[in-house]
Amino acid sequence: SKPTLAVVGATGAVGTVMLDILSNRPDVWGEIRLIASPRSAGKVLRVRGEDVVVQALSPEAFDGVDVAMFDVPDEVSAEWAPIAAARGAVAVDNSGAFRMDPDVPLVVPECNPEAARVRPKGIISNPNCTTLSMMAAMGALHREYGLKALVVASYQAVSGAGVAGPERLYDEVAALAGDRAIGTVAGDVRKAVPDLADSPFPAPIAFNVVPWAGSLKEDGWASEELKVRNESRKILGIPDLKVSATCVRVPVVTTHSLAVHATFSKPVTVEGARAILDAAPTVVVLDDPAAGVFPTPADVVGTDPTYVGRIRQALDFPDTLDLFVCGDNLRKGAALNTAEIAELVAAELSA
Ligand code: 11C
Repeated sequence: SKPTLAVVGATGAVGTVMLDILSNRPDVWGEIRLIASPRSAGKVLRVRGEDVVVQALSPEAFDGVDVAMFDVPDEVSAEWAPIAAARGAVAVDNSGAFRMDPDVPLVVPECNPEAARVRPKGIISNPNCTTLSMMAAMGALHREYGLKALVVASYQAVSGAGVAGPERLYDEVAALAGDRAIGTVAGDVRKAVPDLADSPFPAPIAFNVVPWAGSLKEDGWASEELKVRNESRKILGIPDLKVSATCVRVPVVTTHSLAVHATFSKPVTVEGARAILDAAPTVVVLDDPAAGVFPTPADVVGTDPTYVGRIRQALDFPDTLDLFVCGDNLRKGAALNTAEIAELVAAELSA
């Protein structure tokens, strides 16, 4: 019989996209059980064209579950993924709680699918959406050219901060709309938006860019920037990969973008890189600037591939490419990759 899947955090930003993805992918699941905080229990959500009543998170909710996906905050995963695993489920966790645990694989199916089979804790981690948005492309280039260093600037969508992100952006845009002088005097946007104490972002996000994502870590680094470094190393299996990231929030609802400066251990050419990326099944190259063709978040949101454009050979850095990547942070960046990992496990359990 087909395995039973539980979706924990079914009502959140990623959970909502997950239900859409599960409704449209080849159906490998028997029962799909929806689980959320007691506050959301009793809600009715649609998945695969059927109404499903959300159950409250409890140890018993995992009875009979083969795979449990977690799309919840770190502290909820830290407590509950081990409980699901102890009850016999394989937990596929989209939080940051276990990603750097040496006994938990961190999986991108295009890069390291085999890692999903070795899970001593019964837990598999899904990467951070910023890292994940470039992994299919960088993994393909790494296999050919051997990646040595990554310098990355991100342009992150507000939905990366959960449902509160888009709500805040829409509220700020509504407060500013119609003022055709807004954004012309220092501090005018800050004064005109609703109280920043209620925002998930530390500065106005409408008509602005905010060089901050996550929490403050040592020496001025943002947690998101360290995740890009640590997770890229683990996924690609390059412990000494040199990585430097600057993470920036932009007024885009959904789809993260990254400007990537990648140095390889072999000579690279734009034509060679393009051929490799064209051959990668989940990567789409949009790269004809003369015709105005390059990836933008507004043009690719809601779709599954990793989009790459602006592929250039760095003029002053040997063996180095500059490129621009876009990926839907809620789909490949979160729910889709989690679903793909869960499907790897389902195939293994059914074999
Ligand atoms: C953001 N990438 O865009 C973050 C959200 O480690 O899973 C996801 C945080 C994480 O704000």
